[in-house]
Amino acid sequence: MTGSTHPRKSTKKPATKRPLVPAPVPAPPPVSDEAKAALAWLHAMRFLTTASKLEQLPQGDLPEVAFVGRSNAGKSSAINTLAQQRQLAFASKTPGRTQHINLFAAGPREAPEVYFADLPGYGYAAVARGKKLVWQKVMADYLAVRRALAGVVMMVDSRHGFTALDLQLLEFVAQRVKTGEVKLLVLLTKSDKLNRSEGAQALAAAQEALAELATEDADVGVTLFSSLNRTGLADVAEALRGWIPAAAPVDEEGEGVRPQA
Ligand SMILES: Nc1nc2c(ncn2[C@@H]2O[C@H](COP(=O)(O)OP(=O)(O)O)[C@@H](O)[C@H]2O)c(=O)[nH]1
Ligand SMILES: [Mg+2]
Repeated sequence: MTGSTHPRKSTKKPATKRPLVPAPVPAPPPVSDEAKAALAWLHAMRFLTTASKLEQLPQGDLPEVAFVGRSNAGKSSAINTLAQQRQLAFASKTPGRTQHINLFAAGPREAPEVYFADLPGYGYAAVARGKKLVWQKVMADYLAVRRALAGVVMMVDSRHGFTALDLQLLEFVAQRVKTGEVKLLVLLTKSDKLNRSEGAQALAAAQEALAELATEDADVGVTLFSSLNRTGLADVAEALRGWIPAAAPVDEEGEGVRPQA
């Protein structure tokens, strides 16, 4: 059994574009029971709603995990890989087009435990300056004040490392990361394009850049990640599940969360 054929619940027209990342390799490396449970938990992720303004986001107490990253950093691919769904988030060849927040839910259908927020990619050169500034403001507001924000997953292309825009974005949330109120995990994406020593170098450089956020209370992580060969997938799934204290235990078969194949 390979990827699921779980249908998208959105009312949107079917995407005409095919996903750009090939379906995951069928034989993943062996993973622990905890990782399996975490992956089953993420697999139950489903599309909830799209918001073009922060005010349109739900105002409940449900913890929210935000996915952020430069356009083309591999964010949509990473979300699809984490959810083990082919097209939950749209992988696009024309970056910078989506200027809204897509919300996903995970946990039991009748009692979601977490929202995942896919924030618009930033840094796309062809976006007009005025529009960029508007979005910068939206991102800043979201990261600095969104009450339910429990964690941020930042996708950074492992070949390029943090760009000025990535660092600026981290500034918006830095205070809350330092107090531990918001957790941070950086995925160095497309790590399949690096050899072992380049990977180690990318990791070390990112750790150095993140060092100033390290406090006794901070929960900051960084890992190599590949949607192509699933590097980092199990660790990331476990880390995310660990961020949500209410995450319901999942039995070994992932009963009740896996859609019918
Ligand atoms: N080699 C490789 N390419 C990837 C990976 N993830 C994404 N890509 C490619 O990078 C480009 C941007 O990916 P996408 O997920 O749309 O990035 P986004 O703009 O951040 O959402 C696409 O051409 C993907 O096929 C990966 O893990 N490995
Ligand atoms: Mg995308």
